[in-house]
Amino acid sequence: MLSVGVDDRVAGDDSVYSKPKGYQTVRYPKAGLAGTADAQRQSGEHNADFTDYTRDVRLLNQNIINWLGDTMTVAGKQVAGGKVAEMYRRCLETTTYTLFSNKTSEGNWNDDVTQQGRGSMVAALETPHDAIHVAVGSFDVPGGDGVEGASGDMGEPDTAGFDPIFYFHHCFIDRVFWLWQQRHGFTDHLDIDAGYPGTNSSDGKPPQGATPGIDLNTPLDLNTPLYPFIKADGKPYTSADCINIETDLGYTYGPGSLQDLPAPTSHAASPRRVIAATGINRANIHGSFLVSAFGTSNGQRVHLGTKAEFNRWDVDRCENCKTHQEVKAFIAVPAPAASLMAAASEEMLDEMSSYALELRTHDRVIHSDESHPQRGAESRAIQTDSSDQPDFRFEIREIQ
Ligand SMILES: [Cu+2]
Repeated sequence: MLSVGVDDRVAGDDSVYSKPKGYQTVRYPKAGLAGTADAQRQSGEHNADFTDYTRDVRLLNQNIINWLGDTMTVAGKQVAGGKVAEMYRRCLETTTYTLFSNKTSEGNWNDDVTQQGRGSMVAALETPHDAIHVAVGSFDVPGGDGVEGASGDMGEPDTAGFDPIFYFHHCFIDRVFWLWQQRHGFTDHLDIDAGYPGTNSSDGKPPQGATPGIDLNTPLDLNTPLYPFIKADGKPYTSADCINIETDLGYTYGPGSLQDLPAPTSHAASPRRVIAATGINRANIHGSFLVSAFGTSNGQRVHLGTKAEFNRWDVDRCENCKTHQEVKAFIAVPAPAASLMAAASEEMLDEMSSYALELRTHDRVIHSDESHPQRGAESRAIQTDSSDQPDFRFEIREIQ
């Protein structure tokens, strides 16, 4: 509970994240926006349906299970879940620090692999990190029967740190980072592929990617100051100061999940077919959002996968965030997806008559496209239906 009010004073925005004194942390399925009279009214109306604490906790837990799992049960049928547990396993397979460390590098790599039709897709640690933020805060898995319109603190970068669970989540992210370092022999040094997209002070996703106190378009390395964290000698911390958590920082982690995975394989299993969404401009989207792919065959719509973007409310007014705002999403069509469709076979999936992409913010579906791109079809731009909504490209790509 906040002992003082928090005033959202980001220049030019509409104070949507202001919180009154006495505000209590809000998680899915509830709504927490309270910065304007309108937001207060909407949150109040939404929360009137969620007054039973035990039921709310059950809904939250089920939502996180749905996000973590490969499948979830909707009306007695199995459909694709959020696959976040698999994303954690996959990011541990990623072999370079650059690709492991951030979604800009990940997106660039996966774009190349899927355009060339060969190689293995990678996952950055930031990908499951983002998904858990929105799972705790604000979104149910698309295609399920969850709660629409939640806006909990963890789901938005501006307020996530208000929720104590933020620190448990980030400890887990830190632990997975350490597991990755041990697995790949990087406990005492890290290599940055200089010049690769994602390694520049302007490249990262806002707000944390654009590095505080560092000029735009500055290459980042292990000696880049990590403002505002200052050491006892008055100098700023750098990444080089805290690579080895045991010897540099004096702590470690006990046994837990993900540590006994099989050794990394040289060729991680890659999907054959990928739905590629590129050119999504985050500056036109307020707050976190989801990019989801669906397939339709014989009139049945099946959720194939979702990428969560943990996004600022007001990106276009974030001075540091004005470059590299393109979001790319590559959603594999799961090989066993046929089993996710009642009465479907592998052949039917192969002949799936259409794919659709959907972008969802916390209060609306900003685009839903029921188009029919054929495999190998040219990339095509999707015109969205309003000037403040992002146009983007959507295509089906095949990997040999
Ligand atoms: Cu976080």
